[in-house]
Amino acid sequence: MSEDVLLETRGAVGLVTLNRPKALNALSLEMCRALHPQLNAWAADPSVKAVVIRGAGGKAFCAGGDVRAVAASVARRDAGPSLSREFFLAEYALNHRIHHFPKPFIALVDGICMGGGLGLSVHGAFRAVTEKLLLAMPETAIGIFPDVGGGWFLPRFPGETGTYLGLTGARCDAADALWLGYATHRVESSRLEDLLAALVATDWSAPGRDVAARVLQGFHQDPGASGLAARAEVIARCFQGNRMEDILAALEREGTAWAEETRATLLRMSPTSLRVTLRQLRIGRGQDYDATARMEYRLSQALTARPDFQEGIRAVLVDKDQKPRWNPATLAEVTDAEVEACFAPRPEDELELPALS
Ligand code: QUE
Repeated sequence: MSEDVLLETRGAVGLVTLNRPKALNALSLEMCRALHPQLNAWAADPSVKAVVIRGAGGKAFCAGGDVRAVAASVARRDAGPSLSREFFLAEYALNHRIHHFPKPFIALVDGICMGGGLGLSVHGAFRAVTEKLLLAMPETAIGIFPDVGGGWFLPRFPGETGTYLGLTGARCDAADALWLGYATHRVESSRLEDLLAALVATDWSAPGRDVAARVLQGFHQDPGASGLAARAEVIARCFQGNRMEDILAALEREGTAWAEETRATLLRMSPTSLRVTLRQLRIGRGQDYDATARMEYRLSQALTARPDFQEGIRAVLVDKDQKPRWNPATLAEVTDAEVEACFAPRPEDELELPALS
């Protein structure tokens, strides 16, 4: 049906290739719906010992969810079930399937990986990243929030680095990703085909986790020092606050070029997104993954219905003028009630997650 995701088995390995290279392999509803049943089948098939997921085209693993299609559908007020609802339900169900996957799930992350790309990788057991990695959660730039479990995995990164990454959309390289704990291995891009061949050729009679770890370790190369690690202390100092105003004031007090640039970056993001995201990350700190996914589904429906989502998509992905006109335009104009409303239960429209082993 869909050529946008290629599904095959090679020996004991189930292989997923995201195959929309012109859209940087952005994840569509159709791709979620093609992939999910295949993952169920591989989870149940004793001849499949591991799943590998990668992106086609050499530039991107996955640039995110197909937010452009979601925004267009909201703008057209399409009749029938909304694409925002269908897409986020399917994406969270898929992330949940991966989070609870009973076999080694190995992402080969070569190039751009943002938003939905983390959803397809961070929930599995292993992530091999390359020298081409560009990792980010940039959603506050398009009027939404770090979804696909950002409320769960960002607070579990060291110190306040997850808060920093989720609010600013800052990019990470391979060394940063390994230090964060996102990456489990760092492999030369040119050796990924050999790594895949080794996973296919290996003897899977020992426990799968140990087999996968041993094969990956054979391709691992140290990426050197992380720039993010070097800034961890100042990030912890500036991003510990529970209010955006406190974070901006801490950056101002810091007085360095980095702090000024970071403050300027935050002031370009959707004020509503920033306030919602900070609250999401603080709640997620003390919550398990499934509860966080239910919270995020509510946020996805609330924020995709707000004007900043249309405006963010216009400014970043359609007109590409990078000059969004946010509404409300400033942090001070976003009321606590507006933020709170985004977290409210929606009795007719909640995320239902099946119990998975
Ligand atoms: C924030 C995002 C996304 C983004 C840019 C942001 C996102 C996403 C894409 C994207 C990029 C290139 C494409 C495409 C989508 O960009 O989620 O189809 O060709 O998918 O600042 O969250």
